[in-house]
Amino acid sequence: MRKLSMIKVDRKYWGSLLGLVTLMAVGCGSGASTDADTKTASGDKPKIAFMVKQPEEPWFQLEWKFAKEAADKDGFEIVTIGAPDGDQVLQKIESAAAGGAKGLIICSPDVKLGPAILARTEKLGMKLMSVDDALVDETGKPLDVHHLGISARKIGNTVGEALDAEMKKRGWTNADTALLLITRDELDTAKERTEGEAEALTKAGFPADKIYRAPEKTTDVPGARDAATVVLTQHPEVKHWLVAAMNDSGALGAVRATEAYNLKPENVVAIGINGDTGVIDEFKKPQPSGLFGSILLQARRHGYDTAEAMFHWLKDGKEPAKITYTDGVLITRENFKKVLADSGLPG
Ligand code: FCA
Repeated sequence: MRKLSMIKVDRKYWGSLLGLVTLMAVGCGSGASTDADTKTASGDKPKIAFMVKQPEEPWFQLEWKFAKEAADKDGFEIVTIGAPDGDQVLQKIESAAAGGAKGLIICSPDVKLGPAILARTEKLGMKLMSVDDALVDETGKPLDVHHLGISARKIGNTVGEALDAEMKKRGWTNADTALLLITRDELDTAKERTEGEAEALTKAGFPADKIYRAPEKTTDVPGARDAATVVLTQHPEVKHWLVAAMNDSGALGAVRATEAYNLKPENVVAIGINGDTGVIDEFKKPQPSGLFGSILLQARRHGYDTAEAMFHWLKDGKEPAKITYTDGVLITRENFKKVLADSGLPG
């Protein structure tokens, strides 16, 4: 019964996803269920809904995996909910509450739904935390909601510095190099990251007028690929490309676009953010691609710590930290195995 309903929920994402198989395996453990089976899930365990905007993205699967680890350890239940579309969010919160969820951890597909999400959870008597993407009001002002996100500007700076170092190491000059910057300015954490990337590079002497911004319409690999293609078409004169984005999907999409343009991998240096399996798989390929590196974030803190904090909030009334920002470290083909192992992550 449970398996059937999980398949129904996630059917859309089957094709590409090895990660989903892992997810389902984890899902068979005691600490997990999905939105479709909240009503039938067993026992009196406290139930927490963990809703994410892009369930197919490896980053969010990792967050869920770690949240479920916390659930298994502490004896509560995580209900994983994918909400790729803003229209679904409120209805899915209602269903989760009807199924017994008392807390909601959310990375909303539309952060401007903040006031509506807050009002609905209050009405339903649920506690609320946001993860990754902070909720905002109609004017873009952050809401007063407990939040765990990344130090976006600082991480962006780290990407920019690493791009600068690699450019200099390769002997590329400002004259023959440009930055392809995949942007998503509607989302504050994305804008902070990409502006941080541009900021660090210009601080290191890179010309601002050689930064070509490519706004992505969707924050997945195809969305970034399409955005990058526009810029590559406009600038056939560029010999060496630096590439940065808000995350790994952005960087990978841009790299795929450079490949479609027959640019040689040695003429492309792309650095993503997340350090997710998309990047690790790329590093494992025998031939290097243009994907040079990524900033490995702390998925465990985003999944495990938020779930555990919510659990203690519900159970003991212990309020979580109001705002937490996590950081990350650069991984490349050279060091990823060691960094992953040191971080206790599978390589
Ligand atoms: C955002 C991005 C994710 C991840 C997360 C920390 O939600 O979309 O890829 O970087 O922040």
